[in-house]
Amino acid sequence: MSNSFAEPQAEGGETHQFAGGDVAVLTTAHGIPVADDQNSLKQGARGPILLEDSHFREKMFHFDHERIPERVVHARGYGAHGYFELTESLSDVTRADVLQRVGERVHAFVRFSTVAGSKGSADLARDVRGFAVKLYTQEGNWDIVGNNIPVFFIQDAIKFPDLIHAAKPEPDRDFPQAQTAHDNFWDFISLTPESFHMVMWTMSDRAIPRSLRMMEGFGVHTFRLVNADGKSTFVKFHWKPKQGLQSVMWNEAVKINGADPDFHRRDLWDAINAGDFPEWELGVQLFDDAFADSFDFDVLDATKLIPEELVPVCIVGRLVLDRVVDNFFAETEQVAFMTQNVPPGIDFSNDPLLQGRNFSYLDTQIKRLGSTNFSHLPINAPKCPMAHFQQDGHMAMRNPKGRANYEPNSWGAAQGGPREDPARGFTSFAQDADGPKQRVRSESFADYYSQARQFFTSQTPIEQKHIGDAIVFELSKVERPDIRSRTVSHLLNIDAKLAQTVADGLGLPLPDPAQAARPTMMDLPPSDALSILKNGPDSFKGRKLGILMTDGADAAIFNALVKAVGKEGAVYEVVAPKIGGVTLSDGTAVAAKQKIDGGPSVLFDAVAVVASEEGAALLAIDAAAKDFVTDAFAHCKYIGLTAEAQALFEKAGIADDLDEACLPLATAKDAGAFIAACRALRHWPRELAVDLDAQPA
Ligand code: HDE
Repeated sequence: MSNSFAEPQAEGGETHQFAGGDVAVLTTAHGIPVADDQNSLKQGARGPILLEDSHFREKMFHFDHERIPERVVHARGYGAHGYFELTESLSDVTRADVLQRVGERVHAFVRFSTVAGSKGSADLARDVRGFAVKLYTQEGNWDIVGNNIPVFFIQDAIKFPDLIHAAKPEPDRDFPQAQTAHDNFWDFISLTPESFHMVMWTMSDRAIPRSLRMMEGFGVHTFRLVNADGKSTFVKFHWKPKQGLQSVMWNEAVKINGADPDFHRRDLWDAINAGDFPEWELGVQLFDDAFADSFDFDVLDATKLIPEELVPVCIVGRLVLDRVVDNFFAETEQVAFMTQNVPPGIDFSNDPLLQGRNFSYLDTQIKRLGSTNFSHLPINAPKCPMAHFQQDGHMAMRNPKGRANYEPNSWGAAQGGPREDPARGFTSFAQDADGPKQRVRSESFADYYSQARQFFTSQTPIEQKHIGDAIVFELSKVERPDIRSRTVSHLLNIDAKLAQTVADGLGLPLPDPAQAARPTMMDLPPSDALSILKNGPDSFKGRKLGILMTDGADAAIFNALVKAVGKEGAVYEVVAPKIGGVTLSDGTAVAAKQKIDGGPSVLFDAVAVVASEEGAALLAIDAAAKDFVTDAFAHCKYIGLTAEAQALFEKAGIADDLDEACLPLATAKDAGAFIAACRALRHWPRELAVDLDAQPA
């Protein structure tokens, strides 16, 4: 039976009446067939609507209640289904069923998100990305509710409401939306020095990823793995993208947000539907108490990471996303992640941020989803056997069967319901705890700058430049000079050159360094794992070429480009003056995917201009076509161009500046070399030539 609903909301839920043939009869929510859905019931053709019109009332009532509160953070998100497969058994360190048998798969659902923006905000905001994974294991749901940045702004959950208030739109004016470039955010940050390590990450290109498929994920906190003997091993979780790391440039991000605010979700949707399934490796950093005791920082402090050089990341599994959702609301919006969802064999550390989260996530789901029965929703329901005595409440869809709804009872196996199982059930690691009851921050959390400095020194020069540019950009939107200055006073404790660059960029005298809580800061060795550019791909696979074309474009060159792109595992879109497309030199018609002003070059990883002489002359008078090439050039992209296209570059004013990353497409043979060159993704030396701030004083 065909069904007009994407997925039944619950067992025993909607059923639909069908007319003869394939078309379902429209019904009310109670199944009554509807004869007329165009007109409300009136007393006379021009008379008032009648209260008796129950179809109208039901339809409007339901519509009026469609919205649920958006998430207080991570409101804008996008999810997909897939699977997790174990590639290395962890049976020696954990009894978690999902980490025992190599080759076994469990269903996975992942929701990526931005943090600060509302549900309708644009995808390319400078922000942390949520990376929340739900694994439907045989021992219940395991939620790894992580981010694409391995550290957090604050050390204690009690500061979370303040952090988020400061980052969100300012309360009196309700702007700016989805950005941290405003006074309140930097006021809070500059008064909260523990945040500076994460600030370095959010001011780096990590906060403007090219694709959700091309970013890492981190569990952030130290967790525990516990084996069958009750032995605990500390663990940090990492997701490493097979697609390689990649980000966009800030100027590009700003323009993408206008051209396609759905850039990230569209990219994920398109890739999965095209069969190019994004994949991540699950990595674990395992360490014991001896390491924790000898480490320069506290493993319970979520503002610190453990460099991969100190504790290697061992790859133990793979996560593949191979199915988009059937319905956004039912799945992506209603999915409820909770840090406290861990199966037996996985446990928490005393990280005060994690401990606070374990309270918050249950609480927030009740507010958002409206009922204690949110676990009955298909996306949240475990896919393993489940039995308990919880019952009733709003929207209860699955009450326990049998006579007994309490325990202990003497109704026997058939009617008496489930029983606890000390052998298989979840047991907490028996950690000793003592000490006075007090509100206190451990001394061991006090070094706020050393790892921030390590992050900065681990970056390539171009990445360091981007960090400086980003801080200057953000602080230039801050109105109060004292907040700008206080921020720079912290940067002085991180890197003197960075502080000077930012002060110069703001036109600000260099302040005194901020007083550090622990003045003994360390010069830690750089870690290559912290740089995006050192962890990029060596292929153009999964990337997108934009081909700007006109009528009369060389058919052989176009066909060769299409072939080379396909061979690389990349995709392309034709951009043309009219959406109807172009007629190539051999008379073939090619449909366009984008009209020029709807398909600016920021939507592509590299561009080619394949135009006839007359076509190029026309493009040369079109502002959007000129922007197409000047932006591609300014964003350091690889550009392929036919000789005839030169006229456009001349009119755009960049013909004399074209460099070795602007490759000729003289014959079909050049297409392969051009696509091979695109593997480098960007030609960074060009950036210094197109940025006023990079010019010598
Ligand atoms: Fe969250 N966070 N968070 N968070 N978080 C939420 O839960 C919270 C933190 C993260 O796609 C909320 O269901 C507190 C760190 C992700 O549905 C809420 C603290 C990390 C998502 C909440 C943190 C995260 C959330 C809002 C400080 C990375 C989106 C809606 C102690 C390790 C999950 C919801 C999704 C969502 C609270 C800090 C990641 C309010 C109190 C650190 C990926 O419960």
